[in-house]
Amino acid sequence: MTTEMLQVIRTDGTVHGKPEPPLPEELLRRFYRTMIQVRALDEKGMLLQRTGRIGFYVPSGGQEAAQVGAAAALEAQDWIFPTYRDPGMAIWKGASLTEMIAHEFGFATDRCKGRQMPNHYAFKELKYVSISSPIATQLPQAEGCAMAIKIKGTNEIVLGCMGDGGTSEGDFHVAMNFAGVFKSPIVFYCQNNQWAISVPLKGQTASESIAIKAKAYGFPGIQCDGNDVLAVYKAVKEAVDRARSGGGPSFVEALTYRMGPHSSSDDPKRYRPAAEEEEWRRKDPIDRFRKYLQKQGIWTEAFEKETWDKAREAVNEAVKEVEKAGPPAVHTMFEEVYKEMPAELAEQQRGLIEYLKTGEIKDSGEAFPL
Ligand SMILES: Cc1ncc(C[n+]2csc(CCOP(=O)(O)OP(=O)(O)O)c2C)c(N)n1
Ligand SMILES: [Mg+2]
Repeated sequence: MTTEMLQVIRTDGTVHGKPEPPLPEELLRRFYRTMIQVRALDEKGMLLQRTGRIGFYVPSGGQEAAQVGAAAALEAQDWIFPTYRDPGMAIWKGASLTEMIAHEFGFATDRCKGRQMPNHYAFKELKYVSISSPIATQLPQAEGCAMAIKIKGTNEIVLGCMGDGGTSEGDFHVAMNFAGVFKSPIVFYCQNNQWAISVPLKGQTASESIAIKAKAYGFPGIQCDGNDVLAVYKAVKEAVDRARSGGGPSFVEALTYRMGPHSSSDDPKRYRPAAEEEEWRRKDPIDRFRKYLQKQGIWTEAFEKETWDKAREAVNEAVKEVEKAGPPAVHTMFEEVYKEMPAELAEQQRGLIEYLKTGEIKDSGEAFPL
């Protein structure tokens, strides 16, 4: 158990010794490209919301390293039980931007057909499990999955994600306790961005860190610098290797900061000191990794421009594609609920179709409340 924070890259881009083992340049470039893709998605997501084209958006600016470094430590067969602030994990696993954006719009090509909250992505084939909105409820689910893996004896492991606020929920403690007792192949991963909407970390816990809580459940916990993609990767990779080799659960806390609002419905200026926001803007994980790549001789102006251009183009193309599809037909809301639609539901569906023909239904135009 260590209470010292693991950091590989300092804020000026220099390193504490050599990262072990040395990572291939292509992997480092992929880290950078994916972090920028997440930020480009955020830029567009907030813009779409502010211009009234989507109802709600959850930005994750400042947490790109924490998402990408953790997902990169997993293998394709591993499971992620994510939170709504983990789009970088989906992108790293290979999720299609068009599908992600279709979900933001809740349009016809959205897998959930607009029935899930925005930012609650699900990619079954990637084992990126449908996001649970009530915070920390995904953790007992993740632990159950890890227990099943242990019984079946497969080579998978589980990443159970949460925020700092999630650690105050009973579900967090239930999952941690089961994992310790059953020595399940799970990595609990907390992105401690120091705020749970307007509740600061000190209102959440009196512990010296979140990672230290693992000690009480009988497994290792480590805190890493969540704005340092290499520290996150190293900490999570060690935990993943331990889980896969039968060493049981671990806890990784990534100390980071939510640079933007909690969601498009939030205004952090009403509760967060401007100086704190400024301090963390200077610790931007993308800037830090750029400085590192520069010092390693991997970064060039051309690479920077190409990366941003491609990331923005991919998002813009995806939006165009999604808007072509338009919203799902209203009668589809009755479908895919029962294997065979009950007669009363079929009657309601017919009634709605007839009613819609009168043209009386209006969009209330109200913003999403959360
Ligand atoms: C059980 C439950 N209580 C309250 C909420 C409302 N809520 C949504 S997000 C959130 C804050 C979560 O903070 P944290 O776990 O730190 O994650 P972050 O948003 O910072 O990524 C709250 C209280 C909820 N979704 N579920
Ligand atoms: Mg938080």
